[in-house]
Amino acid sequence: MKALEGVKILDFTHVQSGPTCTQLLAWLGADVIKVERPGVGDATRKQLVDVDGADSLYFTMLNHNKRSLTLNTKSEAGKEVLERLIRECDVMVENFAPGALDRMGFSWERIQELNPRIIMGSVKGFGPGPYEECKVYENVAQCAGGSASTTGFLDGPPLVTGAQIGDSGTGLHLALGLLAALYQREQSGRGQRVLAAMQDGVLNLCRVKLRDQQRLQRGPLTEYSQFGEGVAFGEATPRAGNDSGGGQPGRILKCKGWEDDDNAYTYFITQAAVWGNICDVIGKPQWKEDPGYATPGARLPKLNEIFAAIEDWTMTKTKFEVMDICNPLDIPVGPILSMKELSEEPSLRATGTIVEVDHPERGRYLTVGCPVKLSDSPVEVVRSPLLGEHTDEILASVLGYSEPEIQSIRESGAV
Ligand code: CAO
Repeated sequence: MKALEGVKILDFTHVQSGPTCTQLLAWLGADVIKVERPGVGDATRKQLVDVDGADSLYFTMLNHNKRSLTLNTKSEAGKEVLERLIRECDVMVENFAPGALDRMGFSWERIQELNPRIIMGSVKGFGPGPYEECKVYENVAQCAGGSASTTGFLDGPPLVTGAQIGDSGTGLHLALGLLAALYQREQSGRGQRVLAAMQDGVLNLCRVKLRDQQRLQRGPLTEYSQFGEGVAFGEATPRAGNDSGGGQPGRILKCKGWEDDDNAYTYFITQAAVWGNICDVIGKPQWKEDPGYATPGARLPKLNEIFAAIEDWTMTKTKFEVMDICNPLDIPVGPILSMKELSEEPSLRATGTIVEVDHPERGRYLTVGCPVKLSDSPVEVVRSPLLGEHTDEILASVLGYSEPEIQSIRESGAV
């Protein structure tokens, strides 16, 4: 048995944000029925194609464990099928451009009329307000949600991050809202609407930067490198390079081999509680008692000097040797791992965080498995569906259409 066994999800999502959400719900055991335009499908099927004629990794890696139904929801016969799906499903998820569902004839009011118990989840770029009508993609959300203005180095432009916090991050937020709504429905008997705006999701993930915005009004942010460098603060939370976001100063430092390997670096945190261990490891035992270095406050204006000394040491070790030496001493460090290293890491394969999946069109490929592990609801990652692979099966087994009825729907061109 799976955690969400018996929950039927009408998946109207495309690209990344919505599919992230429904893939997670599928991994938790829900029956996810992905509705796609006949002959076209989710646009990502044919984006960044690496194997001719096969669904792209962009699509396959976001749509595991789902079933695909093709349906033209703008045709009369298609609308009829959609109505039956809405009546049948527990949750409907969409991330169309604002207003697209209304234009299709399926307003929230109409959906509730068809099924008062249905929960409808939406991803939009912005919540209600001046930008609610905008179409939004990942990097726009990172910029509008406060991530870009606080990422990068002080003397450089704003930067977007590699982590897809706008799309996948918002998908995760939405999944949480949908599960809460399912739980509330147990008591209320009613569905509800769940909105996850990408700007809100990114801002939620950037909350420590809003924390710093308010601290800035009371004085300089002493744990930021620019404080020790004597660079004045402006009015807004600045970009802080690789400074750690918490109260314990940290930086990315070069390790042995950095000249030839772009990822021969480690993150190193000067955790106050293990300052003595750090001093011993880097060969500066005198800093343990020296009042100029012994306390976190005394160290703040000297972070450049301190990290330069630590880096003199890390450059004599590989990033893995740094980890092996520092971990037993409780000094928090982390190697900068490349995607190549992660994809080859045996422990991630063993836990199912990285899995190999077989696909009829493209053969074997790697993907990221479910990042949360439930002891009573294990996840088996199943390949993404081909376009319309389950159309007949869903029309018959979920909606109860007979063979001749399915034939007539086919002839109408609706599927
Ligand atoms: N049958 C018939 N029509 C269908 C259909 C189906 N099965 N599925 C979709 N369509 C139609 C929609 O109804 C819409 O028609 P109208 O424009 O006439 O209303 C049309 O296809 C296009 O949908 P869209 O506007 O959502 O798609 P787009 O490619 O123009 O925009 C995106 C994509 C992502 C910018 C937009 O959907 C959006 O802003 N979504 C919300 C925010 C979001 O999720 N962004 C992240 C995406 S991942 O980076």
